[in-house]
Amino acid sequence: LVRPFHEIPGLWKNGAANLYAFWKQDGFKNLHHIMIDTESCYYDSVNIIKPVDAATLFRAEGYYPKRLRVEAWTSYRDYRNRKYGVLLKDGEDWRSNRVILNKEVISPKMLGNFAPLLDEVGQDFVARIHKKIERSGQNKWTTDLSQELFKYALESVGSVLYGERLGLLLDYIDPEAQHFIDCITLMFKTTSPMLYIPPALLRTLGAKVWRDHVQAWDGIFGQADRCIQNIYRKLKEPVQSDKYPGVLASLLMLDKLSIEDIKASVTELMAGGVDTTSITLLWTLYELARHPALQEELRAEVATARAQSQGDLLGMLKRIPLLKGALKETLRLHPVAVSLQRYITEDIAIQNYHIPSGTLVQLGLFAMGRDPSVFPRPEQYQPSRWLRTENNYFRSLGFGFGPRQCLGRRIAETEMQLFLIHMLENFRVEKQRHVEVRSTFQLIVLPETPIILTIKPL
Ligand code: HEM
Ligand code: 2DC
Repeated sequence: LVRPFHEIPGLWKNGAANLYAFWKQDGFKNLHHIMIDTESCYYDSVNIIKPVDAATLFRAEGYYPKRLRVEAWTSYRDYRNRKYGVLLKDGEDWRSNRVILNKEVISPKMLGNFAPLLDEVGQDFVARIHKKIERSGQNKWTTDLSQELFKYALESVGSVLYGERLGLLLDYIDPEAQHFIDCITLMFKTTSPMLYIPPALLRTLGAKVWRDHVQAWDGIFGQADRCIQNIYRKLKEPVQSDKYPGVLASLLMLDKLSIEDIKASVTELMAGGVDTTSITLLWTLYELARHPALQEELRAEVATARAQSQGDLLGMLKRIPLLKGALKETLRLHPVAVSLQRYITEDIAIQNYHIPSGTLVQLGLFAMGRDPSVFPRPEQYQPSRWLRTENNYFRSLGFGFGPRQCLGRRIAETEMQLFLIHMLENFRVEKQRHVEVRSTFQLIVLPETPIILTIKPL
């Protein structure tokens, strides 16, 4: 017997009272914790956390999967008269752009082009850390690595998008590139309050959060425009080599998307490629510092993979299952996205309740990752749990699922794998005191306090 929609338990029927209760819990920064405690949510949505329900949800996502619209991001583009990229498009416009972008950005065929570029960035990163250690005069470096990781991430995604280096790992860095990084952080931070207070209203009121948000996106688009113009100019020069020219040049030469569409999506890729991978790497280093035995196990896996692959980069990436498990484990405990969402396009039954087509259904990723009925001993960081692939059904969802999943997934995975390979081959990562670092929500899930690590050469 399937029970009707209006019988679903939760607080969702009373919007205003909810928002008040939410605010009292400091919900703007605690969304990920509140989602564990309550089964319902603060939008008109149904919340789920079980893998079987996730399977039902994604079966009903339709041909044009649509997630919750981040009003702040679309408002900025409307305000400045800029096109939406693949992140914000919907319907056929999304689909036709995404199909073309898939071939250039997420197709496994591109890994052969991306991996050597990303490997070079990884090598430069460890060289930079070695230098920092030398300069410290103590044969170690104790620091909050987040700024270094932002640079690594931007350098990585930049080299893939533009086929050339931005130079963020050099001693002197372009202040504009640093500004870009700061703008992304500000952009995410100013987005979260606007999930609950309509940006149109804040704009009319001239609120600071809206003005900061506009300034942040202006900085992001300004820098991306400069990078794009630079490549566009070079493409007009006759000299061409057979070297892989990067995603942007490939898209321009392919000539299947309008230049405005290309610009919009390349800007989103550049902006989406910084905080996501860097924070995930920071959490991973934090976990490795807390688990020294595991760190040695991973180092051994990498050494064997390096020896067996004999210089074949892609071959090496196929021989590091535990390291890949570590990245999945990091995204389980510290997902970038608190939730995945879809507007379902057909009626479904979840937990025996009828849910009509058109409803927004949210899968609480943060909550699912910490649910003991889904992951036994969820508090333990155990990369080996991912090696038994038979019980991974709808559990590894950090990058989303299906045709609307993360477009940057292959870049992110390769970039993070190569980073960890080079770090493990060069350094031991340690932690001073044993303090549990909590998460905070600034649109993406971030460490609440700085993570201080000590890096020592092997
Ligand atoms: C979308 C996670 C890195 C670009 C998404 C989504 C998630 C996600 C959960 C929504 C997927 C869905 O609704 O099913 C992550 C994580 C990352 C990461 C965990 C790294 C650890 C990146 C990088 C880029 C990127 C490096 C750019 C190079 C995008 C874009 C979308 C997206 C453009 C929108 C795709 C669309 O709507 O068609 N990401 N991401 N992400 N991500 Fe990522
Ligand atoms: C935030 O309730 C919480 O990958 C909201 O690289 C629902 C929601 C909707 C869309 C999600 C967002 C959350 C978190 C950040 C995500 C975003 C879709 C893409 C974006 C997951 C869960 C992200 C970080 C992209 C960002 C690219 C952008 C900077 C151009």
